[in-house]
Amino acid sequence: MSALLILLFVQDGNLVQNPGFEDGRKDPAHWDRCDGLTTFWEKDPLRPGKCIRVFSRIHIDDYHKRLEEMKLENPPPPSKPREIKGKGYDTVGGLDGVGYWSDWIDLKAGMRYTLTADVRSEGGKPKIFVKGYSELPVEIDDNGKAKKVLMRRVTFKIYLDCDGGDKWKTSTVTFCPTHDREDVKWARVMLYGYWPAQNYWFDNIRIVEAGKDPEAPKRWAALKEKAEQQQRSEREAQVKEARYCLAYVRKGIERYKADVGSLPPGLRALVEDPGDPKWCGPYVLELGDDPWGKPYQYKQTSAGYALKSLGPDGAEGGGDDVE
Ligand SMILES: [Ca+2]
Repeated sequence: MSALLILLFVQDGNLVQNPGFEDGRKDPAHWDRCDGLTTFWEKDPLRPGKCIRVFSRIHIDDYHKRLEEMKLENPPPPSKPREIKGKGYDTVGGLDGVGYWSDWIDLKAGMRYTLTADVRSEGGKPKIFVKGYSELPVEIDDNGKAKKVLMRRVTFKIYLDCDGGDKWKTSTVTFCPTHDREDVKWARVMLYGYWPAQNYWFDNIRIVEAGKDPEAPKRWAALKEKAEQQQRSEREAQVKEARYCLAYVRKGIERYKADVGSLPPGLRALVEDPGDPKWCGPYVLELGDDPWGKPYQYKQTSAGYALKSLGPDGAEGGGDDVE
């Protein structure tokens, strides 16, 4: 990109790179590759310059086959699509819809943005989605072992209902990606052609800043407080459950002691006969783990016995053990 173009880009304030699909070699720069079956990078016959055409009247099986081919570094040319009869309920337009994605766009917390786009069609009204992403911990399988990694996940979604018809029309929508959560840091635009199964053209995709949302920080604080409160009440319910179980097991221990004449060597002896003729159990029906997935802790002491749960942290002490 030349210095002049960079300057124009900065002044323009558009966060979408290559918004009019004029740059690129084989495919538009900063956008998905076109598959030559449902997505095309073309010269627009109605006005100067290039645009993206999305064609959704392709049989769903042909579309899925093409999706697989497009995972290759050098996809083969598309096969000739089968003929579609009738309205095309069996097409990608009638089922999944065709999505065509932009590159990543950096977002600012608390900022509102305006999306503007030019669209025309053979009558249908396409949509343009903006999906916002947060970096969240995700559990993945690492050679059979669960491992937590940070991945970008969709945490915000909005769409622009575009005007259709045979003339280019501009549609617009303003939104705040961090309306509810502060951590939505990136966005991608998805041009989307679906029903009716036909051609849709897209051009001049713009996302510009539209001023701060002054209410956003207050909403984040309120939602955070709500989440913490929920966590607290969940914790309280778990502690209550642990106390209830401990009382139940204590009763079992007392009954065991009354029958056998001594304390059980371990909690298993409340459930399974240790081979003592005086044993008349089971003294508890089920010996489950505590609400945090750890066994209840039992040991004999000089004063009798101690029974407790290790608490939410699953470790001895820490101020959260439940007795
Ligand atoms: Ca263009």
